[in-house]
Amino acid sequence: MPNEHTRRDILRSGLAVAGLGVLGLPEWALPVLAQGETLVPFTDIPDNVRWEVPPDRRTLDIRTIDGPFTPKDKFATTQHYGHPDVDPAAYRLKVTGLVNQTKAFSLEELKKLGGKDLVAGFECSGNRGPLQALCGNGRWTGLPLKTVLDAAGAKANAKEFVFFGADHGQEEIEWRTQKFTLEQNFGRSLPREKALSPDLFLAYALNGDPLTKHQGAPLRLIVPGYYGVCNVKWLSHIHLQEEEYLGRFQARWYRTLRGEMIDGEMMWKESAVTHMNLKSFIARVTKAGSQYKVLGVVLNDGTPIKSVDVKVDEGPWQMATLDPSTKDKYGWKLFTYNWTGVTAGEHTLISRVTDVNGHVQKTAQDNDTKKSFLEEDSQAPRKVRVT
Ligand SMILES: Nc1nc2c(c(=O)[nH]1)N[C@H]1C(S)=C(S)[C@@H](COP(=O)(O)O)O[C@H]1N2
Ligand SMILES: [Mo]
Repeated sequence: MPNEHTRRDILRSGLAVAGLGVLGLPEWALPVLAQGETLVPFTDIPDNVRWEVPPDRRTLDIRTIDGPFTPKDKFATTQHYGHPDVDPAAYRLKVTGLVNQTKAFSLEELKKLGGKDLVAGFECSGNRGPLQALCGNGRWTGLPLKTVLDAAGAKANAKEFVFFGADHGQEEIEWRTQKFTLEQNFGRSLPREKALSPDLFLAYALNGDPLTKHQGAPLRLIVPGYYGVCNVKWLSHIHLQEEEYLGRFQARWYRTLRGEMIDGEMMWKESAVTHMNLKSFIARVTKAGSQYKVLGVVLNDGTPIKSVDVKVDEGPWQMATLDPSTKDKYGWKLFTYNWTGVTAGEHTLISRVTDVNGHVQKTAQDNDTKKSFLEEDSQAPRKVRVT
């Protein structure tokens, strides 16, 4: 039954493959390139990649992934209004609007309510091949969002929860034939049910260290399983309201436009960027002696993963192995595949992931009618040269 791999099979074969490296450390704890290991070069990486655009943009070279967690100085980072300066001593998280009691929490107060951990990985909704460089996975420390919302007490008519960062800029807002230039804070919103769900998180630390400026210090929202844009950095204000929030980064900038055939008719749909779609990509190929190993990443909304397969050129799909150290619900998953029968020359490698509900990662063809580039989730080919 080649297509019937159970999660237990995958974990068992994963453990067998991972084995134990030198000094009894699991292989996954070893640095990116183990001794004698070399990178097989990708031929699809453009020559002029700018991995960092100082002062505030940094991308992750996925060939350097060396374990389940992305170190703070490698975690990709991107934002729209630069990095605001937030004085942690003067900082307050305000909760206003349709609440029983307006609140303003200091960082100390939030830390007293905190101390909980959440493993969550995410990608920017603009992340796409071949670089796939706007992603990361972290162990966040903080408190459930629900703790502060319950302290303020959401009124029954609070249907829309709006999250503002301390960062702001001049926005040109078009309305019919008019244009207004107004100062706006970065804002995103969630419907009541989502905002009050127990998984949502306020983080003040990443991988055991306080958040850096890049990551939204002193406090950011983490919506596990959602695209990066939902994780509001420098979170300073939560406003509860009845009507829908239609700010630029909620209603206009982060939209996906795609066509869907409905009852024989093409219908064009614009949808908000919310939960991450089921996706895998190949991060690197390494060679040690005559052994070739492919490493890749899976991201999704937290639905458990059933299997990952890798295909080389026109060969059959072959089962990859999920890394047992990446099994947190909302963390990214790493997978490996032992590539055998390798010949010299150019090869195309592609991966696809299947979740426990039987959903298979989309093909490029499935995304034919997707017009905008956000939410690029299709099976993505990578090209390597073997010498
Ligand atoms: N306050 C604020 N939060 C923000 C943004 C922003 O511009 N301002 N950008 C969002 C986007 S588009 C992404 S992809 C993630 C990036 O988070 P990171 O820099 O930790 O990777 O932050 C999100 N949160
Ligand atoms: Mo993003």
